[in-house]
Amino acid sequence: MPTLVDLAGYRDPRPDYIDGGSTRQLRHNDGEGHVDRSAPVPVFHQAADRKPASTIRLDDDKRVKPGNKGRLAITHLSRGMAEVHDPSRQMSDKTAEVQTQLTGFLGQVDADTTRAGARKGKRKKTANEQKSSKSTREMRDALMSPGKQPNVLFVAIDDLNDWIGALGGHPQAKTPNLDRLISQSVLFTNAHCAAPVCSASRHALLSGLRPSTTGWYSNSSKSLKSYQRVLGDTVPMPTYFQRNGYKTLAAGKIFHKGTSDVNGYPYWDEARPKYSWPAELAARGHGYQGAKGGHFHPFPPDGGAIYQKYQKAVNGQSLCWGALEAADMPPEGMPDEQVAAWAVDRLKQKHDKPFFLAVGFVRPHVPFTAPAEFFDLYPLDEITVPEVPADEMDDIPLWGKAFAYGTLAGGDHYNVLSVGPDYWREMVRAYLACISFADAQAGKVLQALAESAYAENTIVVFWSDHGQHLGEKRHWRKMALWEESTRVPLSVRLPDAIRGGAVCSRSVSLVDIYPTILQLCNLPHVEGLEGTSLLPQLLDPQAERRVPAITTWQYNNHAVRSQNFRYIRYRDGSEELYDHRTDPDEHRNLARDPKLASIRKKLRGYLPKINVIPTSLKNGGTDSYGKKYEMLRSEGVPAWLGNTPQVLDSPRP
Ligand SMILES: [Ca+2]
Ligand SMILES: [Ca+2]
Repeated sequence: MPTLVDLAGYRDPRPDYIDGGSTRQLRHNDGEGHVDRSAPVPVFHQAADRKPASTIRLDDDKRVKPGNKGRLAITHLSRGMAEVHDPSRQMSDKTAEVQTQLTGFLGQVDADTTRAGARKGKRKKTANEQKSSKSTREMRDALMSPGKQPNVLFVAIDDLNDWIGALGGHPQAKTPNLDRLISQSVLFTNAHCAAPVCSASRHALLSGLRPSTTGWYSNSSKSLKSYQRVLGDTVPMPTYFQRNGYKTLAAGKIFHKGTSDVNGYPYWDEARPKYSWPAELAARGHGYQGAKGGHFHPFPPDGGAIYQKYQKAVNGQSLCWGALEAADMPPEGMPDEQVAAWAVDRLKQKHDKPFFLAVGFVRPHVPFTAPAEFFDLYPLDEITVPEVPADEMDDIPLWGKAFAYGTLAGGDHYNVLSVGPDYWREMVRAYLACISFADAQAGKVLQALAESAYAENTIVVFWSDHGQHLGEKRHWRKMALWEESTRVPLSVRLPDAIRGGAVCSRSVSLVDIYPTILQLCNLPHVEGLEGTSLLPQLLDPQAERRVPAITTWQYNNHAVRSQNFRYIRYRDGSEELYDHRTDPDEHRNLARDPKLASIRKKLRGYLPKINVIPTSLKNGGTDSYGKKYEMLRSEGVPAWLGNTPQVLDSPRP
């Protein structure tokens, strides 16, 4: 355009808001001369491995920036168009000058990467989005002191669903400390995990990448090599903070196994070592977790009623509960109490850099064991148990039933019901007791923050890795695509509790935390993150969001949660659709309702385009849920899971 405008004789062919320059001079000088523009030309291109890369062309020099590895690759095109020679290692004066010039320009480009459409799935931005991306810094500075880098307190509570006072998921839940925190925070009432299981959810949150993009669908361990290969140029959130001037500290369950799932990966400046169990308590795994004593310990002294009934048949599983006395717990206190004490201690210390302190509590993860005093908060005969309509499962496709079946032989819900008539109620009570226990531990850390030198300049992000079923959909724990599995508490407390008490009901994802927190902390943009910043919603909770939250459970099973709907599509093409305006408990599957066909089509459009195939499914293999699906298909569905639905012979398009 500037060339044409110039040729047409306009006096100012290149106003400031135009990025291009006129080539008229080149024509007049037979190819010699230069194009009139003030900055080098950025050329964004998409590499085949999904990583966007920016290339800059400057006269006879070209600088390619394939990612965040820090090394410049500069090619002097005049020395050979094949771009084989890379003189940056010798760094002549000329190259150094070019490097300075380009690094400065790339810094500016990085900040604008989103606007420039470098991310995968490039599309035209709406006017609103253009407005919001242009004013990211303004939005950030409207919320927090300009230029200041806040500390971050990252509080994770494992397996916590919406059974907290502020979310109202269970009318009897007692969580005074979390409720107080939330009253000082922006609360996201429609927040969802990227995967409904510990490890996959946490890796998605901390890498900023979806499970369908990385292939991390379950709790499998990762070797350093494969971890780095999948991450590519993306740096996990704690490491990114560390590399950008923060002191990173962690205690408890941040990743699945604790402060790290990948031995040797540099996440933390300081991490609390794993607790070593006294042999006598460790041996009380009762076949659940071996005799080493993992961080889900301690188990009930007698294994609980489900173990008493089934003995080794429930090996490896843990649908048990226990109100613990002092002798049942480590002398230093429950692991979560030790984690809280460690974090409190760190908040009392002087830190010479801004800190990123991650504190992860493991309860209310199973086994539902906690000190007896927390059970005393909930008299058993007053406990409300979730209601499940008699025909609840009749409209659920076979894949959904395979998920609901669970992991115990005979099915999880079947086992819970057969332990005894009160066992369901006992488990609900025990989950509530464990929630109140975790709330008390979080409360210690929050109190220490309030009394510390960091009270005013610390962001508090509170989240859980996924939800929890307590018999809804005749399902237990997580590992499904319904609301109880995917919905999580998520709140962000800004310094000085600005926006405290605000509530955002837009559907958001835990993968949105990474880009959000970078912006709040004034850290440079990271390319390739798949979340969408929540900054607009922190500024204005009613601000619109275009993207729904996506949850993925195992290969190619997804839920798309918009503000009003949940759309589920399983691997075989079967579907569910729930209208949350009229059916918040997702009892009526409307996937076949012709009136909602356009909604279904629209939500289907958000399904991930990339679905990395896990090793187990290559060469005609199957996974544990594929086996359950085939079992239900060949042997029929047990009565407690409803009718046997028609199975699709081939996936729907
Ligand atoms: Ca979990
Ligand atoms: Ca139903």
